[in-house]
Amino acid sequence: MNLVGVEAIRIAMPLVSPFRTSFGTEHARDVLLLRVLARVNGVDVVGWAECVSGDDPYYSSEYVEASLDVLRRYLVPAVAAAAAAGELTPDAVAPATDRVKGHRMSKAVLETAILDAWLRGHQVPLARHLGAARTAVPSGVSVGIMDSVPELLAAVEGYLEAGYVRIKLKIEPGWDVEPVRAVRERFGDILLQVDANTAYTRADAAHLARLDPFDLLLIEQPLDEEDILGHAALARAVRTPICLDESIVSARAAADAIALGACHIVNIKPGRVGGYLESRRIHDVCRAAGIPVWCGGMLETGIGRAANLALAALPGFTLPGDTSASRRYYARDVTTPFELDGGTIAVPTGPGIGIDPLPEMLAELTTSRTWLLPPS
Ligand code: OSB
Ligand code: MG
Repeated sequence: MNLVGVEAIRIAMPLVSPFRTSFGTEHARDVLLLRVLARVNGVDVVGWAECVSGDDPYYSSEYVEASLDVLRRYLVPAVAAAAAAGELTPDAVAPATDRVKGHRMSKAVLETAILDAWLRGHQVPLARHLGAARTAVPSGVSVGIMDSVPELLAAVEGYLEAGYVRIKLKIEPGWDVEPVRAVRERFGDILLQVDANTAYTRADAAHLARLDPFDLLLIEQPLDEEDILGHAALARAVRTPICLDESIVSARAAADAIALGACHIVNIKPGRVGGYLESRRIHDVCRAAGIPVWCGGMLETGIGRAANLALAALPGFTLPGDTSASRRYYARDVTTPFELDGGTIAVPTGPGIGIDPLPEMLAELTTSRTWLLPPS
């Protein structure tokens, strides 16, 4: 594959409702998309991907301005040099950018756009390339922290009526046992789990054990992302299974966390781990160890969502993920919206990620465009 050009496109995406977590409240996303121009066997192709960096470095150290900077200064030049030196393949992107420490979300968006272009050139859907086992994936929803329990119950009721098969509640100290109890009492035997986004400490073990009676599927990332042994200790002190999100930055981190008894379940987010190829390796590590995985979300537009659905179709994804329908996030998505159908969302079947931005919508939402590698 020849790399012809790389363009950064930023789009403004207002959320349908504010999304509050223990690390902040989002009202809108400033989304960075990459558009890669390439030639495969003499045919021009375009690859698309979405960067999941946030506006601020509050969930991870990465944020949009930093992603744009590291892509422009280091990642795109490194891949362009590798492409100039020999045949570029998706597998060559990670080694070419390995010298840059961290910046996994930025590496992920570049690898994914190149993978998308390459797959389109070879007429292969991403789901098939990754090893998908199903054509639709069960859909859960992540529900933010609310001002009151009645407000939360109304939101959960709406999502259950829409058909979501699993509810995840964001929790933090002061918003945990009572909202969980209220949702369990009101809606009975639903699939229910919680996500703390690192809001607790080792000293909170006895408090978190108060969630035990509610039969939660899991508690996600209760402690600091670097506190692997703390999670292992907590796993022995509470009955609710521990799931890691922020801590799992690679297949190696997953293998170590599992070996140390720090998690029973893993949330895989391709941006957090450097891309879909590393995501598949994490899936394989977990599957071999008997650890269920599910696909997390970062409030993606249709571009990121399409690729996540392909990943979530792999056989080890045995729990419903956070891949909700487009309208849960956006009144107007940049692609044809993904819809919930009987509690599931269909996996795209076209080549690559299987979807493109709608040109008029993209033009309306765009706030800036810059060539990171001007077309040659
Ligand atoms: O921790 O899973 C998380 C959104 C942004 C950052 C972190 C997280 C989330 C979500 C939303 O929980 C998942 C989604 O619906 O995309
Ligand atoms: Mg999480």
